[in-house]
Amino acid sequence: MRTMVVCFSLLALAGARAATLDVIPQPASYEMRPGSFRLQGGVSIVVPPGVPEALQVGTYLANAVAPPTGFRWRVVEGTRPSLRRGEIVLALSGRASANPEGYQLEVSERGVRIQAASAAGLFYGVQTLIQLLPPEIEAKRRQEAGWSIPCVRITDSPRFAWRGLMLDVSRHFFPKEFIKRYIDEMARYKMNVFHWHLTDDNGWRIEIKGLPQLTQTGAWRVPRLGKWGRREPARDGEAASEGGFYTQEDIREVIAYAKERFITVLPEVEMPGHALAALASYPELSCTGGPFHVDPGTDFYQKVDNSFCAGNERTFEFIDKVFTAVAALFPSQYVHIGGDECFKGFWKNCPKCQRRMADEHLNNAEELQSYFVRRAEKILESKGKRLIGWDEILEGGLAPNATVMSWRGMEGGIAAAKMKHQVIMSPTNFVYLDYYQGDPTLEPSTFGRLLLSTCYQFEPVPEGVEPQYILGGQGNLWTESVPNPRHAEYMTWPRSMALAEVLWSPKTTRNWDDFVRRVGAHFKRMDAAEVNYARTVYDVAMAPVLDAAGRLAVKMSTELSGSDIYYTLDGTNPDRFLQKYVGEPVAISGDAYVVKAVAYRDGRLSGRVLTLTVEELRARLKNK
Ligand code: TNX
Repeated sequence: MRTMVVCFSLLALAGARAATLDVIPQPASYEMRPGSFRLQGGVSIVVPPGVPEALQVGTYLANAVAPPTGFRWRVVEGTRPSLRRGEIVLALSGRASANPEGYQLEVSERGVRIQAASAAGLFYGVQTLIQLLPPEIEAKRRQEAGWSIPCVRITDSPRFAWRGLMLDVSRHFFPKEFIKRYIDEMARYKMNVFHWHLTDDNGWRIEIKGLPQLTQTGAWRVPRLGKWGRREPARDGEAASEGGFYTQEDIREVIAYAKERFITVLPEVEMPGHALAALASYPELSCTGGPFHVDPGTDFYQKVDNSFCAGNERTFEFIDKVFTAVAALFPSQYVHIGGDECFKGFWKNCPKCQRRMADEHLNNAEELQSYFVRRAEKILESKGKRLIGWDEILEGGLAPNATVMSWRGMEGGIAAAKMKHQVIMSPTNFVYLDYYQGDPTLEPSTFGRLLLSTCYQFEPVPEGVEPQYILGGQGNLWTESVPNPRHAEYMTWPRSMALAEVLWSPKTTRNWDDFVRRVGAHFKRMDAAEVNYARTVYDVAMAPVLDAAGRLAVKMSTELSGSDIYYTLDGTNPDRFLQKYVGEPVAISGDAYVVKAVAYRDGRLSGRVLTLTVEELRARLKNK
């Protein structure tokens, strides 16, 4: 009798797994079939003969399954017009997809076939295949699990060619090993551009031979733990002990690692602003001459000179040297020059800058910035690269071939697309991964606000814009408030799952409820992979409002539908045996001083208790 029950529940489990597909990003189309394919040792992965990239994809798959399963699969070259029992076949075929990154995946009881027009497509098919396996497949050590894959037929291809994530390694330095791990995590979600923000006011992170001060001085700052923007400046004689940089060898290693995962590494070298680390290294490239310190997170902006002098020819000689090295290192066809938030105050009082403006007939500081960016573009083009800049590069006139990354909303991107320039959409209000993803009282200190559900509503092609100019979109993880790798992961996931789906899946398949269900399944995968992530989506949110009588009341909500909220006004911790929130704002009665609330799903506690004092609620109402 007992065995029967076990059998039944196993069947039910298998059935449940087969009924839904927990893949992120959602494939363009799929069809579930009855049955499953059971993995075992001794399987052959068959790859097309004579295609090193395809062989590499096969090896990637064999290496991915080996640690948790203990299976040592062979990767063999060959073609298989029909599947042999137990094989996993990767095949190249121009007919598989019109999109070079597209693929077809067929799992039958006999085996698996992935077909694609290019190795990139095979790689994405492999990523989907891995996601069809149980979460334990992500573990680094041997696991006991039923290694079976539900039978399915998937036809898939990305909506956008640019599916990016940016990591700022200047505000905080992240070691090479973490960069590789981050690239691995991106690859799981079929993202394909890693934008590496290598320089800023708070650290220069790339070795440039012939400019040794950049890494001897520019990569290091005094250690601080206080809130970013309020930290104490460097004291006289204090050792600059915090920081780090990547050697050229490190960078080559990261690029090669990313390439095996079909990820392009886009380097960013900031100019004309956000350049304090460079100026601390070579103060003669500033308007005022310094001396400067690499900033440890003070409120120096507009008080200390952090823009290259636009009137000094040595600035452009410096840029030429840096771009020569960058162009030689990075295979990416683009180089990002930053261009954002350039403070021009020091240019106004600089004789060299004034001279330049007169000589070049420039009418204002914006045109001087535009002059700077145009010269940067010429230097880059002379080295075979194309320029990308943040949307400020539109000010004072766009450089002739520039691609615009639109961050201050979508407006810059819309303007650039109308001028027939290429655009990557990266607006703060949908993709800023450094922003709060839950109530600030429950989260580590940062700024802004970006919920998972908001991220999921991102639409990179605004109305009235020709889609052909929108290359895609990108999430940005600025790291002023992200001091370590674990927190970088926490800020990145699950919001980048939303982003990955927005950028890959057809617009028509977008479905929030189904997405968050899949996110729940992926949390188990992340647990197995020991990747950190935020569960804020399971928390409750409070918003102060005024009721009809003009008294303070609190609206409560959760991002997920189908949650129940319980609250107290008496200072005790709420649970499901206390007041249930019924949808109407709760009036703050009498001398209540604190509101506490918590969410449940399916009768079980789902998130953390949110505690807001009435004083805090009143303050929030005022600031609304
Ligand atoms: C603006 S986005 C910046 C960054 C900051 C970020 C903080 C952009 C191009 N510039 O320098 O880190 O805001 O959210």
